[in-house]
Amino acid sequence: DGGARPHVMFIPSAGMGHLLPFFRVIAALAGHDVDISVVTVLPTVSAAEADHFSSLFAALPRVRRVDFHLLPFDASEFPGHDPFLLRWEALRRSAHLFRPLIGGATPRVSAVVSDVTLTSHVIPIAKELCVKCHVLFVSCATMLSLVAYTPVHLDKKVEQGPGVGDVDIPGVRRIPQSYLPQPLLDLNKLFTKQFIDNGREIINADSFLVNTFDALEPVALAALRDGKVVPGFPTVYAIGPLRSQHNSAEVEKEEEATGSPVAWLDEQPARSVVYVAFGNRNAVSRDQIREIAAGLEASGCRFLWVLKTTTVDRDDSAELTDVLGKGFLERVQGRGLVTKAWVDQEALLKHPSVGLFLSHSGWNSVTEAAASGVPLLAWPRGGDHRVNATVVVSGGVGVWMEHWSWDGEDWLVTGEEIGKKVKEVMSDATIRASATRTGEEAAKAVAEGGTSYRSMQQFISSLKA
Ligand code: BUP
Repeated sequence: DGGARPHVMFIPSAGMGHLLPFFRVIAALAGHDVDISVVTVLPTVSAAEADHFSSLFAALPRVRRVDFHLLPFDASEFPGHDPFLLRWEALRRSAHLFRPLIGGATPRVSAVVSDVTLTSHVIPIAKELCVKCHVLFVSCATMLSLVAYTPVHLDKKVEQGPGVGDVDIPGVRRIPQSYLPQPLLDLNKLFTKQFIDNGREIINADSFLVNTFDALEPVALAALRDGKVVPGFPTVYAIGPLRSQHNSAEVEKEEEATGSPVAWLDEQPARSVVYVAFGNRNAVSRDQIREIAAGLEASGCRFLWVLKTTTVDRDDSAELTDVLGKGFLERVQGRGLVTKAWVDQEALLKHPSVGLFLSHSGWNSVTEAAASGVPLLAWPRGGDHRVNATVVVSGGVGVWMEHWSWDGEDWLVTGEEIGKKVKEVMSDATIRASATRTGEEAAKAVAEGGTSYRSMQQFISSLKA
């Protein structure tokens, strides 16, 4: 096949935190001499995913959409599970159908880029078909080291607790059990099974693309690359922070016209606004919402708050006034903007008026904060968030409120505490200077000749080899 035009088939998973980095890599690759197909599962779980698939195919007409039809899946087997996790499981149970999809495509597929949630199924299929299998890992390199090392850790584990326990990742760091994705405290959980199966298989991938950069996670990247985490680990390309390739002038014009958050930010003084958002699939309880509202009001700061009351956007029909309490919006009028709409977070974080990001520390949010040099106040929720928060601290992106927890546990973070901390971090010159430095490192990494730029070039060359 040497010299033939490569055909890369992308197999993303579900949730905007998984789709956006895929779309960013696809857009970056589309400018090169590569055929691209994207496996698309319709209907998507959320409206945001459907909108973004449409925009991708409209913006890049040469990228092929490959429809994938899931087999019937009985979700009642897993009561109370998040619909996104259920979609991952549905995809896994239909995964044998990837074989004809990959094997039968024309032109012949030369490489697959899979989401990590599907690797235990996709890697063996790709091997069998003699197709390269790369993994686009949508969390941090530290998390990748945890995924890779956890099966080894479990095989070695002497004391048999109910869950994974503290994980001491060689060459990286010790991850206490309390930082782990919480389902890992129970070895019988669906998530845990997926996590361990995928972790055992990833050593067989051809390479990893990770949305991070060398200066942000030097220790974890070195340990993975030197085989300290797992001997013989595949090549790791740190290609972040990933960015959208859209025409920002066009977006701005559109947004200005509709009196959007961007237009509002334009009216605010430099570095004066706290941007508040907890990702695309984290419903915040009504009680905690009231405390956040009280905290933002008490902080005296300006704020822009993207509010989600449900896990899936399609279900969110709550009225802002009901959720926030009578009089709140009137009291903060002019200095606070609350929206339930999808915003272009990446663009908002780059706006000069934004001075702080109060975030759940989802990995995409962390990289977007790092790229914009805006300090992040991490209030991790579940999943990989606490592991990400360790990188927020070690990478100089911001601070982590380690004792702040979320609903489901039996207490709320009070408005008083939120207000105090927001005010304090907003006026902390040391934290701001550190975030600015990280922003400069991020810019250097993706600029021509930078570490992430070169990694991306190497990956593209490997596709053509
Ligand atoms: Br909400 C929202 N606009 O309105 P994370 C999110 N985003 O651009 P995740 C918007 O979605 P978990 C909105 O910029 C980021 O790229 C945001 O990914 C974008 O968290 C992405 O930050 C969200 O990794 O939650 O995946 O939503 O980590 O719990 O899966």
